[in-house]
Amino acid sequence: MPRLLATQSHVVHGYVGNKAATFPLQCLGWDVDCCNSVQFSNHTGYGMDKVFGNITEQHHLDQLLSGLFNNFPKEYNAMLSGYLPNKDSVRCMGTNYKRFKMANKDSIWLMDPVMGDEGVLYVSEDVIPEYRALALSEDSKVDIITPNQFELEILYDKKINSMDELKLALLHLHKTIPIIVVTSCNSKIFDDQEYIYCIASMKGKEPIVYRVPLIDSYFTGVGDLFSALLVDKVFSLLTGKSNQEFAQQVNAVLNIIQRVLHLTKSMGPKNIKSKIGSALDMKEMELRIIEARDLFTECNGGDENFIH
Ligand code: PXL
Repeated sequence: MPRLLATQSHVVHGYVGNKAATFPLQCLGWDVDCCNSVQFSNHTGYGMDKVFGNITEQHHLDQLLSGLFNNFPKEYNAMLSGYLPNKDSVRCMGTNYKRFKMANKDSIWLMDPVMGDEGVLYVSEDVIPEYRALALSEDSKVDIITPNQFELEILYDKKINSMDELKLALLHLHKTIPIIVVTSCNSKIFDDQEYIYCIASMKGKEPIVYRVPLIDSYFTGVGDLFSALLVDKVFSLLTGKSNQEFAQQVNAVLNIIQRVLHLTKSMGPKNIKSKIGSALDMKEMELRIIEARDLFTECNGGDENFIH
């Protein structure tokens, strides 16, 4: 059984962070160990006045991660990181994951550099240099990153206005990162109200563009589910994977996500178009992770071809 360490949010109610990642990975046969970067009552989309709980202080996070390394240095086949609230937690995850990676050369590390979306930062600004250092240092040990376009622009330290500029950004980041999946591109590149565009890129290969029908609603935790499923799919590829196999695996992830979102929407009230900050809408649009259990294992290879 493959084993994975995940460091991201825990919410008591709902499905983001580790709550969105753990059960799907368990369905896929992973033994998942969770380290919680925060413990909140619910995700922040409910409104900041409705979030209760605590950030895991850096020395507590370090006790957990370095304690795990001391006890089980060879334990993990994969490491996953997501929402980390401040620079100390990003640095602590980075330092400890590097140690795991060096002790297990064959393990894979997916880092989702969660910082914000559409021009708005939703973590402390001081995480930026930390993520840049982890992704761009010459001795970076990160294998996969999953930024949205806004996060890619932050890592690249330059705005991206066209596909050519996006390719330059990918080239720059591929100096240190083998696999980059840009989970959503903004309208500066693809001016399209009906589709979301996603780019998957392996170092040295042509980037693959996906065009996925937009489901008009506000879901939270989709990125966390995406990165969990991507680790599983990339891990299952044999070494020396071809660009075509990689393209199919990302397509399979997008198919599962699409079906989870349709299921979630179909189980909510009719005509709801949830708005961030509206607690009632947020609750209705919590991902139906449990109800989707069969999708994680059955949806293989993908029924729909989203490659553009
Ligand atoms: O990546 C989604 C997420 C994770 N963790 C927390 C969040 C959110 C989205 O709102 O609030 C705490």
